Formats: sequence, C-alpha cells, structure tokens
Amino acid sequence: MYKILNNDLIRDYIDETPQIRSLLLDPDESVDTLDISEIGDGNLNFVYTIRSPRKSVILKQAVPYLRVVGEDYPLSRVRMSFEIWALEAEKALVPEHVPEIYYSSHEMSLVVMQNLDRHKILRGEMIQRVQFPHLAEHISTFLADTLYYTSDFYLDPAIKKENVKKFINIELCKITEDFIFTHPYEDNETNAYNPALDREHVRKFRENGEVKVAVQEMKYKFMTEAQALLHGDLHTGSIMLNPEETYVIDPEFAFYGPMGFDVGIYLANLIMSWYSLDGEDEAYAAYVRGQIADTWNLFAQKFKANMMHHEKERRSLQFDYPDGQKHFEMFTDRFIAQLFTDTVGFAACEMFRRTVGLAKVADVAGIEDLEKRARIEVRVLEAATELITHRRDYTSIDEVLTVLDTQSTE
Ligand code: SR1
Ligand code: MG
Repeated sequence: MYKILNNDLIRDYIDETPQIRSLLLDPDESVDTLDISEIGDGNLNFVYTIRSPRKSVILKQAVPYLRVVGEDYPLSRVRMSFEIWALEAEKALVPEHVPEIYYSSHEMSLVVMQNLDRHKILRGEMIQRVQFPHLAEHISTFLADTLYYTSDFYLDPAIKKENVKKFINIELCKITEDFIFTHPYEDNETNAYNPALDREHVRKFRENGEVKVAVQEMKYKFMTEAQALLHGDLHTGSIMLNPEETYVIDPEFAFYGPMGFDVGIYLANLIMSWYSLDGEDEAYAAYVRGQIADTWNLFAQKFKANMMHHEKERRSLQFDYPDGQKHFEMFTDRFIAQLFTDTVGFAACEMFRRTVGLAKVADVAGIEDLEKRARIEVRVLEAATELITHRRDYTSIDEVLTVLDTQSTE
C-alpha cells in the first residue's frame, strides 16, 4: 500500500524489501547503519541518497502533489510509472547514458537507482563554467537513438502504437501545455519575473500576434504529433556528467511527441547559458556556442545514419521508390529539415517560459544584479521572438547562432 516515505520510514521500507536490502546490507547488518539524506530540490518529487559501507543508491518517490507548488496542486503519482517505463526504454537503447535501475515499485511510486555520485548536474557545472569534451557527442547519441528507435521509422507500427498508448502521460503533458505553451503568454498568477524587467518588454511579446500564432502552432504539434518517445524535459538540470560520462535522468515527462521538442528544449537551455555570460568569458562563450552547433550537427548526422542504416528494413515505410536509396535519402533530408524547424520553434518556447513563466533557469535567474539580469532577459525574449516567427527560414544551426548575436535596438 502506498505511503509517503521519510528518513525513518525509508529504513523500515528497506528492511521489508529484500531486493533493496540485499543491495545495501549483509543479512546480519541493521538498517540503522544506513546513512539516509534527502537531496531533492526538484520541482516534482522527493529524492534521497542512501549509503551503506558497501554501496550508495538514490531513492526517488513521487508524492500526490506538485512539490514546487505544494499540496494545493494535486498531481497523481502515476508520473513515477512513466519515469520507470521511460528509464527502462532508454536504458535498452542507450545504456551508457541512462542510470542503472535496481528496483522499482509502481505501487509505492518509487525507483531505486544508481547514485551518480561521481557526476554533477550539467546546469550547475555550466554556471561554474566547466567544459566537458564529450558532452555534444553523448547527448547527440542519446537524442538520435532514443528518437529514432522509438519511432515509426524503426518500430513495427503495431508496437509503436502500443507504446504511444502506454505513454499517454496526461497530467505531465498538461503541465507542459500550461507552463510552456499557455501561461507565459497571458496574465496568469503562476507567472513570475524579474521586477527589473520592463513590463513593456513582456507586454511587447505577449501582444505580438505573430508570436502567439507561432506558439499555438508549436503547442498543437506538441499535443498531436506522436513521432517518438520523448524524454519530455531535457533541460541541463536533467543531465549528470563528468568529463568521461554523461547520464540523462528524470524522464517523468516522457510521452510520444514531436522529436524537435527534446532537441529544442536542450538547445534553448544551452542558449540561455550562453546569454547568461553577457559577453564575458569569451572562451566559455565560444565553448557553449560550439556545444549548440555540435549537438545539432551531430544529432542530425546520427539520426540520418540511423535512417540510412536501416533503410532496407524501413518496416513501416515500405515504398518502392524508382531509386530506393536516393529517394529515401531525399525523404530523410526533408524530414530532418522539418525537425530543425520544429527544434527552433520549441527552443523559442522554452526561452520565453524560462524568462516570464513559473520555472526559471538558475543560469539567468541566479544573476544577483537585477538590471544586468533584465538586460539579458530582454535579449532572450527578443531572440525567441525572432526565432519562433522566422523558424521556417533557417536552414542551419549557424544561422540560429547569428540571431543570438543580434543586439537589442532599445
Ligand atoms: C510546474 S513544474 C515546472 C517545470 O518543472 C519541470 O522540470 C518541467 O520543466 C516543468 O515545466
Ligand atoms: Mg525534472
């Protein structure tokens, strides 16, 4: 039966759950010897580290409300089932980039998994201006493989449709629909922004009809295009890494959606990290720009390679082209061009909401000088406006990087 755990109850739970107990302790060792501490500062769940002399693990439990808002915002615990299923699916595809799952319970809405204690959260590392030589290589692999191998390009159509059904993640999709695609564009009580950010700038994009139409188009895509199993919340706080290894965590927002959403959310977080530098630290700024360019370019190459490698099997897209290879490549290139347009559009939506919506990014929101922060935020809003309204015009990531350089005229 479900109950919300705390430090003491976790001890009891481990004592009565042999699969976890035997991971951590010898039969004659007491659970009292375990060192348990809550580390969760996440928006949704409670997270604990549990250490024994032998091993340390992470225990993550969903509670029946949205942690960042409180008990007044009920949210069903089923989100943990989506996280468990998504971790299992991703682990099968890109084992080197997904933590080990030791135990899971849908009834208790919890998962026990590898403690990535030799790794740090990417966002924090970017704020400290740490460079990671393999990051773009690793994240592009994660994206290319999870998105390709869960799509109709690879899966049997019946299996793919079963997966779509399994991953109907109504409540967390609603959070995204509200907090990314709706509230930031209207006067909503959940919005919060820097008091130094001129209301005029907020009003300007909120009253821009072109922006609103474009956001609506992106929202409709998000709601209707079940292309692949997405992570669903791939910001830089969902990545843990060290110079050698990169892990993607926290896939509770997983569902079947448009591929460009995952790519766009990630690139937007890199873009906001770049803006947070505010022209300082040229070397780190060049590194971040390199990450933006390399992630997209490597992703596009790897996704295309997956498409072409399995071309003979394209199980759900059997078609007798006059020149099979050439025409399938033409189809693939067109698909990737559309994916790029979607990526740019979703990136812009993330940039808007991380500036004026409920959830911020520490890279920018952590800047103590509010005037400086506001100057950066205006640039983010202006770039997002440009990107979303002209997303169909860009053909390369270099063109997107050029937009980032545009200075405010005011
Ligand atoms: C209301 S929850 C705010 C955000 O936290 C999660 O990480 C998602 O990004 C969500 O939109
Ligand atoms: Mg998360």
